[in-house]
Amino acid sequence: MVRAMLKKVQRRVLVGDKVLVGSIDWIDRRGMLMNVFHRRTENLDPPVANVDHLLVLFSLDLPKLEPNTLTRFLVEAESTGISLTLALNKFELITQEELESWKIRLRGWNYEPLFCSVKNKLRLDEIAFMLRNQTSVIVGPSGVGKSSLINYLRSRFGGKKKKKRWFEDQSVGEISKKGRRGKHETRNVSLLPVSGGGYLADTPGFNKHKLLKLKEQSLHFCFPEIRKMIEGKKCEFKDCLHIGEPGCAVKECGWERYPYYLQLLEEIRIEEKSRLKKYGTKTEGDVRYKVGEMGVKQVVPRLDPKKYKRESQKKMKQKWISELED
Ligand SMILES: Nc1nc2c(ncn2[C@@H]2O[C@H](COP(=O)(O)OP(=O)(O)O)[C@@H](O)[C@H]2O)c(=O)[nH]1
Ligand SMILES: [Mg+2]
Ligand SMILES: [Zn+2]
Repeated sequence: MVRAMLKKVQRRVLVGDKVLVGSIDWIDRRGMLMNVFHRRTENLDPPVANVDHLLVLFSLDLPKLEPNTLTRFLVEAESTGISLTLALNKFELITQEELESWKIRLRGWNYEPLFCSVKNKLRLDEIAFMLRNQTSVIVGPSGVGKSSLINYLRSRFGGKKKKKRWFEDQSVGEISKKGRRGKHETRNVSLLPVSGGGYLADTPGFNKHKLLKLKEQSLHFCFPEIRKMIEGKKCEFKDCLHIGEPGCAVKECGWERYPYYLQLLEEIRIEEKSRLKKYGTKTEGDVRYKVGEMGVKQVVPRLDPKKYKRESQKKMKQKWISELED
């Protein structure tokens, strides 16, 4: 029953979902999914439900911190509407002057990053503290130290041999290897328990197309420095894009990421055009639009009724079991 309902609303059971499990067989460690509770968020790819917090991790060197890449990750992270922390790893590889200059630069973007070193175990307690009591997802490019950080946090949690079989079956190394291999396998996400009652998932990044589904008018929400500039002020036009309109509260120059803002605006515009072409008037019957948080417009295909026919009880039960075993 639940399965049929889930299918109808196009839901799969995701990592992070709060579910009700019944008919539990403790010996074989099996149960049946009776219900999936309301999901607060489902913004990420690979999909993780009920994420409270994003930890955006980059490194200062090896690979070098690159403002354009960092901006793209940050904008995508901001576009989910989930609270985020920016941490910059490998800070032992750069000089004090370089560190100060990044600090000042990123303050101009309205970020106060946490500088850490997983290798030298510096400021990791602060990260662990931020992760307590919530479900976090760590995002960032390859090589910045995501898996290393998770390993560290995991070893903090572990230590004693307890009944942790469910967790131990999924090693961090495995996830990161899978994450790099291909589109299909990046969907294997596991939530790892961290000390203080939180959970942490490692993902290789976001689905690129999510970003481009931002509306032009919503892009400025994803730039904290613009948010700061228009705080308590009003642009003359309600749908101001802040690109030099008369009476705009946003400065046209003097802030570093203005060119990135323009660039992303242009990409959104191009994407919107091609989407209109694709889903315009002709195929409108097959899709509907769902406008989510912060004006992110999502195309939702209409359901093919035949495809979502009820399955036999027996078949459904088998599917639940195999899903749980997965
Ligand atoms: N110098 C230095 N290297 C680090 C640090 N943290 C991780 N690394 C190294 O960076 C490389 C990539 O780390 P990994 O955790 O696999 O990154 P991921 O791709 O983001 O999961 C590994 O060789 C790590 O040993 C650090 O704080 N300093
Ligand atoms: Mg990794
Ligand atoms: Zn404006």
